[in-house]
Amino acid sequence: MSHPNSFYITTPIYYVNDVPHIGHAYTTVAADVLARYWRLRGRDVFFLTGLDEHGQKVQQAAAKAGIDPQVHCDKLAPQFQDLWKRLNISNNAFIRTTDISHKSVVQQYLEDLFSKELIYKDNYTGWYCTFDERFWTEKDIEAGLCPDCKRPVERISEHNYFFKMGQYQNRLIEHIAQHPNFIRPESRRNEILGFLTTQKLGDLSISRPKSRLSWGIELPFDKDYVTYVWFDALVNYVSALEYLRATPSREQYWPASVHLVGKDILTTHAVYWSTMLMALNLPLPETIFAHGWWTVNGEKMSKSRGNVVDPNKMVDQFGADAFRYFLFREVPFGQDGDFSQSAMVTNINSDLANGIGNLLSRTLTMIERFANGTIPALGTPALPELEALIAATATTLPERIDQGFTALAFRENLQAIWELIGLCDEYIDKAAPWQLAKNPDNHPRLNTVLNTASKALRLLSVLMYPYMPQTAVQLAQQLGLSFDFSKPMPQTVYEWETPLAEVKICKGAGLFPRISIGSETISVGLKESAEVKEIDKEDKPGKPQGAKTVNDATTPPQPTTVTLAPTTATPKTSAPAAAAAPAQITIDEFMKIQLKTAKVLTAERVPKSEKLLKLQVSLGEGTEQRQIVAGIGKKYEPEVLIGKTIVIVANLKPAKLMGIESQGMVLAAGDSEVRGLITLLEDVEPGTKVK
Ligand code: ME8
Repeated sequence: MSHPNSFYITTPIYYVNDVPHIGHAYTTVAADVLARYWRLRGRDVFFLTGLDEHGQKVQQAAAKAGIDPQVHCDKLAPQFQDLWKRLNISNNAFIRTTDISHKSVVQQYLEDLFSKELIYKDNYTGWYCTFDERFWTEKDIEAGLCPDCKRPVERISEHNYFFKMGQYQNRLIEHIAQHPNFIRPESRRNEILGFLTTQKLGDLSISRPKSRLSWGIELPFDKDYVTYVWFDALVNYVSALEYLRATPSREQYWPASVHLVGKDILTTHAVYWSTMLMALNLPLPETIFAHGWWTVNGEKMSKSRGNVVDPNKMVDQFGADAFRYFLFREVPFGQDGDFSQSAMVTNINSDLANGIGNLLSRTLTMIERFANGTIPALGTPALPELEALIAATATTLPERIDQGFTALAFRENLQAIWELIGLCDEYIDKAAPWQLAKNPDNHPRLNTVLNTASKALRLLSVLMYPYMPQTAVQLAQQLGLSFDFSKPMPQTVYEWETPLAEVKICKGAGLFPRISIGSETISVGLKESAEVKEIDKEDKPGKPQGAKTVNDATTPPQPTTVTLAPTTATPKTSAPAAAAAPAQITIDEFMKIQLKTAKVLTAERVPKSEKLLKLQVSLGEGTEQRQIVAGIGKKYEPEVLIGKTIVIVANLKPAKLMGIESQGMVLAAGDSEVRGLITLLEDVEPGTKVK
């Protein structure tokens, strides 16, 4: 039995047949949220993720790239590891099934089962698709064709080794029946039970002849065969404990607390892995949780559809924490979800920028203004009823969150946390500290408001940490608290009654930029502090009680406007008036504009024009070159532009300017006068999409 205080969490090990996508990020971030939560609560966590490097898919991907499979794996592995770093994944170990030690554990287990006669050799006859290199059963095939690629299948017979899986059927049914938490969510448990109680469980072919597939772990008892990739892969959950820690730690961590998997691979875990463990005399994991599937704008995600969501781009655009938040706020864990960029922008603006970001910023601004930058001690009640409600909510919140994490209720936990944020906003709006500040008699009440909001933020930072670790750290720092999130958090931090006073705050940048996309402006403006405006307005008549004043449609931030350089075929519509509120467009409309990076190859002045420069730009090696006429000649000498990477609108209808064709438009900041060209901090290849 594992140690009662330990928590062993795993993700599937992903195939290295392609780069990671949002689905891989989803499971891995989910595991990270749990790992961070239980570490903070003092449990001894072991968090494992890694890569499944053998088998047909990987062999095919390597063959397609024309390289050796191991070289292919070594090339792709860093793409996963780098992404996990960018997403702040705190895994304790990273397993690759081509690790020598893993291979040797797999071979030991095979040897063990073979010697106990739990593995036997037999003839297998089935319908084989040469193109897909796989067998199908009679009921799979459709009119003699492969159900996958629609090519004719052949009836072939071959020898293989089989694991006596079928003999464990009743034991497995019993185990599932007696352990309600073994397969979750419940609907998935019922699916597996339904299948096990109505169909006969066959034996499992655990080998592949090398003549068909050579990329795998050789069977220790027959060198003409390699191990079936699933037998090899599932063993990772135990083999990692043998060699990826300084001292082997099977006793400490096995059985795993939670195997997180997508619903696509529940059967292999619930049935293959469970019966393998029974045969190996090892205890079964406590929970196998199968989460749902992400689609993109309502469609299945696939390379051929070109809609695969790249988590790296999400981090570039929105930051790791906002992306992590979105994954769990949007969809209940266990159900399918649909990804869309517009939903993400809405989420970030409403919950992060206007929610937690605004609460922190307005609280700190008031502490700076009304309390000399130091959190004051509790004074006299300002709004006793709301204060009691906040206290009651905050007192029970840690326990609710604890239960939520035990149940893997990621979304419900976020909702519970955001209830407290909502209450605090309402409290500040109603207490109107900027009015209390005007009369010294009201200062004890003012202090209570500032103190209560600060205490709520203290609790919010530790509760939010598993989901948004960077944000939590920043929040605590700005509140002036020296939390060490790398260690278990003292229980007192979770307790509402723990006093907080005389702490010097350290207000910094806003936590989340509000993202707004207007028809003619693309602006990413930092949120402003609510009370800067509220204090200035004070109790101006007409302001509705409790209304949110920040960054809603009526008080948009005023970031620098990014305009399309006024050079183009349609100058009338492309020079926006900065002051006029631009009409809103949908993300889909915005997406019609194709922005790309381009390298300036040559630049020269257009004769008789002060303003116009004629540029030849490249959109990538071996691809097209374009001529663009841009109105940036007052600002730039042509020579300085050569070699620079700029951003252009690539799908603009060509137009003639002073008789010269312009095939696109250059992006620059400024209104009627160009003030700066849009360039890139990094050395990005020309032709890269800009979003
Ligand atoms: O199956 N939505 O690897 P894999 C949500 N190597 N999650 C998704 C997803 C989507 N659209 N697409 C993928 C394998 N996932 C085996 C596992 S384990 C011993 C061996 C996630 O690269 C989800 O966790 O195909 C799914 O189970 C996993 O990626 C499959 O990754």
